[in-house]
Amino acid sequence: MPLLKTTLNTDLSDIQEKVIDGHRLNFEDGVRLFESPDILTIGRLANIVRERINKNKVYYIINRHINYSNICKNKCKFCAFSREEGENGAYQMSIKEILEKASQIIQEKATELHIVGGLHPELGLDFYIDMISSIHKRFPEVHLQAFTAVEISHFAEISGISTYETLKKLKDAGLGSLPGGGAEVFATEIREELCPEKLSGEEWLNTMRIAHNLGLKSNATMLYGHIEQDKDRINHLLKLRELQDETGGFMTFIPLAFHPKNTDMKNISSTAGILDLKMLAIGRLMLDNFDHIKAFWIMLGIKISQISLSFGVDDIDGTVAEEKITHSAGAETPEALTVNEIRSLIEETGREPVERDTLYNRIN
Ligand code: V47
Ligand code: SF4
Repeated sequence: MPLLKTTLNTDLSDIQEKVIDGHRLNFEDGVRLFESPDILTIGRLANIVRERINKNKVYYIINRHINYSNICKNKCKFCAFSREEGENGAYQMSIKEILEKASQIIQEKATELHIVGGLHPELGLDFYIDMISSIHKRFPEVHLQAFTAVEISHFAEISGISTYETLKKLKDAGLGSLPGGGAEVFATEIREELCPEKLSGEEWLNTMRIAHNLGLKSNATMLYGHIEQDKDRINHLLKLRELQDETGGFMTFIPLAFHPKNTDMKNISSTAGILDLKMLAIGRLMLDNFDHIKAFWIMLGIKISQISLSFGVDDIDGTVAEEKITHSAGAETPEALTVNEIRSLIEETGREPVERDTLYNRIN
């Protein structure tokens, strides 16, 4: 089918043919998509893939975030959330406080707790096992999606045991799956500039490999809109695609839009809507072995998230309740949405809202 000509057309007809025939896109295709100003063609192609996999459905979940501590030994330049121990604004929730926060899921009818925090310089794995097992014992039916690969690797290091043992112990205590944070951008020179203390891209991927082999599913993210280039974004997506071919353990890809306020990179502008939409659509096109692409409305705003449902996205996260990481960095979105608000923002786009659990089973 020939492309209809408009002023912004660049020739993407060969990529269109590949997408329609279900062929894999390569590195050059990905970079050309980023370079093209033809957002409508990119979006339409991503929409073809999205509807092929997920039809007209948009998934959402009733969940609650618990950011249990902002005390962190790292100083990632893009982070406005972390504090040193004893610094003004530093906090660490006790298990009792975490259980109190968790108990709000009862009235909210939430099916998932999303639990992440900073890298505490002293607390060992026992504290985190206690956290997970206490919540799991009290709320056995709630799925605990907790600890990024960065936290897992830190717990292993501080406790002097392997990543495998760390994950095994947490799984035995009730951990259900891993969120996708901490991936940032895998390119070594960018990590050295933004987060030199953090585990490497290869270590992030290997932690996920070990989790997947243990039967723990996970998400995957990429932080974009800072100093990375198109080639870095595509290389990141290709590494995720490669690991997914090997393990099949990723559930969803979530591009995270950089929020500069209160960070050491506050001179960088917030991401433009065009980049947000491209990131989601190109993520959908490159990651042909991922079932889901999520627009995290907290970071993208409700308007872009709504439009993204025609640009490759089939998942809009959830009620969220009490997200601190992006709000520390200037997010102007609310800290939570009600189920009715989520359903109507989906319905306004002509799509069908579907409540899901963490593992994408439909909840009636
Ligand atoms: O790891 C930190 C990122 C992540 C900023 O798995 C920032 O479903 C933007 O991983 N601007 C934590 N991003 C959040 C996260 C996440 C969020 C929603 C859903 C899921 C999921 C995972 O946030 C961090 C880091 O990559 N981050 N600072 C910032 N200023
Ligand atoms: Fe710590 Fe995570 Fe913030 Fe980096 S992004 S400083 S690891 S809390």
